[in-house]
Formats: sequence, structure tokens, C-alpha cells
Amino acid sequence: MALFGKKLEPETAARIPPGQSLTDRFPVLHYGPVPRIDLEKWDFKVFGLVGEPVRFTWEEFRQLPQSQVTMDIHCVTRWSKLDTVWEGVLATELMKHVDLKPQAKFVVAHAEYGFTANVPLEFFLDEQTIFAHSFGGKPLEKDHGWPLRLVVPKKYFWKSAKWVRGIEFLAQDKLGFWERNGYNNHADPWKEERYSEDNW
Ligand SMILES: Nc1nc2c(c(=O)[nH]1)N[C@H]1C(S)=C(S)[C@@H](COP(=O)(O)O)O[C@H]1N2
Ligand SMILES: [Mo]
Repeated sequence: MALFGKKLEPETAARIPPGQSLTDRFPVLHYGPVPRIDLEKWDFKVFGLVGEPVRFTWEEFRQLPQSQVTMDIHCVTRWSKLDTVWEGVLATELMKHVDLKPQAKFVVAHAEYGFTANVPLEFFLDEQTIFAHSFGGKPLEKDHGWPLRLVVPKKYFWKSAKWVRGIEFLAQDKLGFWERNGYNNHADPWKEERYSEDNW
């Protein structure tokens, strides 16, 4: 595996899943237009299998304790980007404000224009899952999800919903937008779970 013709160190090569190539760029990929967002009207909702639904305004969300995570991105379109740095609110931190019912086993992230992405609860509760407002020390760019995106580690990047506006907890799994449109529900880059032949 090579980047710009240079040979990679074995430690770096070992972090690149099968069928992926490294990039230093940050490609933009999504379905539909980039939403226009008014932070005065923006809110974030937690609903589904919770004791009480929770709603945050932008101000309230920004006051939650902040964390930074570094993780590797693997996109199903075959690029990987290592050591990306995200800042925001950890999923585990957000969960301190949520009275989760024991039947909850799956999470659907809801984003602008009805976009959804689903993950099993245990992946959502990964210590690195973050609702990020910054990337690489700067506010997110609009086309990368400003003002807030979910970043889910250990899965192909389509599970990381840009322009996220809420999360829903469910007892049963429910396919998200890309999972209904040809991508694999499990999305493990190390197993190359790219396409949806085995969703059914
Ligand atoms: N709201 C929303 N989020 C989305 C998508 C989308 O279509 N809509 N596409 C996903 C896909 S397929 C990828 S690869 C990543 C790309 O994120 P990037 O544009 O920041 O690289 O966003 C994910 N999040
Ligand atoms: Mo993607």
C-alpha cells in the first residue's frame, strides 16, 4: 500500500482495511443538498425508548462537557483517512441526560431532510462515538456537517450522519438511508461489509 508513491510504515499499513487507500484529502459525500441552518431554530431531540424525551437548543447542547477524539475514517468508496481529530460531545456524555429503557437495543440518528443512519446500541455507546462540531481544531465546514455531525468509529463512514438533529432508541433495528439504498447494515470495514446483499 502506498501514498504518493511512498512506502507506508508497517504500523500505518496495518491500520488500513482491505480494499481501502489512504488519502490526505477530505472528500465530501452525501445525498442531496447541503442544508441551510438557523442556529436560533436548531434543536437536538432524544426520543424513542427513553423515560422522558429530551430536547436541547444549540446553546444548551454547546454547554455540555466537551471532549476530543482521534479516529480513522474508512469510506465505502475506498478512501481511508487516519488520525482525524473531532471535538464535541461524546455519546456517553449525552447519555448522562437520557433515561434509557432496558428494551433499547438500536439507535437511529436523524439528520436534516429526513436522512437517517442506524447502529446497534453497543456501537453508539463506544467510548469514541462523538457528536462533533469541530474537525481538526476548526468548526465543521458546512458540507462536512456544520453545525453538528455524528462520528461513529469502527464502521464505514456512511453511519456518521452529517447535520444530525436527534437520536431515537429502538428495540428492533431499522435500516437507515444508505442501508435501504444498497449499503450493508453492519458496515464493518475490516470484514468489507460494503453492500447490502446480506441485509436480508
Ligand atoms: N446527512 C447525511 N449524512 C451523511 C450522508 C448523507 O447522505 N447525508 N452520507 C454519508 C456518507 S455515504 C459518507 S461517506 C459520509 C461522508 O462525510 P464527509 O462528506 O464529511 O466526508 O457522510 C455520511 N453522512
Ligand atoms: Mo460514503
